[in-house]
Amino acid sequence: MTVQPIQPTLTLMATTFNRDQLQVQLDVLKERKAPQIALAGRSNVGKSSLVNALARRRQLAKISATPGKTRSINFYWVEPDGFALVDLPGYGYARCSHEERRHWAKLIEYYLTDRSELGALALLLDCRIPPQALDRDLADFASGQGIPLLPVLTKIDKCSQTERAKRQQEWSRLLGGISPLAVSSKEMRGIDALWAAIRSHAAAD
Ligand SMILES: Nc1nc2c(ncn2[C@@H]2O[C@H](COP(=O)(O)OP(=O)(O)O)[C@@H](O)[C@H]2O)c(=O)[nH]1
Ligand SMILES: [Mg+2]
Repeated sequence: MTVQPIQPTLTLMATTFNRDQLQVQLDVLKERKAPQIALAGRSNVGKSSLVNALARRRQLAKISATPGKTRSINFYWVEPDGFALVDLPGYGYARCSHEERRHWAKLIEYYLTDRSELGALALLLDCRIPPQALDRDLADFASGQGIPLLPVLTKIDKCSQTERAKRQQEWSRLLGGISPLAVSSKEMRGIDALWAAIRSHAAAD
């Protein structure tokens, strides 16, 4: 007999655009004593697609034809575990104003600072792109805050085995030996393994 992995359900709790709205949700979660797992990555890394893949729902998170267009911090409630998945805005989108980039960078930084209820930061990394400074900066910042990292290579259907192994090695070296999980939202590969990792980080908190 094989044991089927549980499929958790994701419900959108709130969409927030600024520090005040963010703080309201953080207070709600604090009240519930609920841990959080954050998702972050460069704009277009496949974050919305991954939220949908995790939820096994095609349209929970909007997949952008125009990357970087609508940005927000989205809170999803995970049952039966009882924790929040926090979808941070994509960063590094060149075609938006300096001011706007600064606003979101500041908000991400605020969210990641002194966030003891954060069980892990899932850092999404495109399988086709060699390690970039922005991703490393975020990883360093999170590590400096004592936040466990859960690196995730996305879009592995677009990479050869060789390229994927190379990326995993590069990231593992940069992240002090943590090798990224590999996923494809398009082909639903690695999604159960990612759920298992997310849930164990949430539970360990
Ligand atoms: N081939 C492939 N394409 C993907 C995958 N995940 C996302 N994409 C595509 O990458 C683009 C950006 O995806 P999206 O989820 O909106 O990225 P976000 O900006 O990080 O939220 C879209 O065209 C998606 O269809 C994947 O696993 N495989
Ligand atoms: Mg998106």
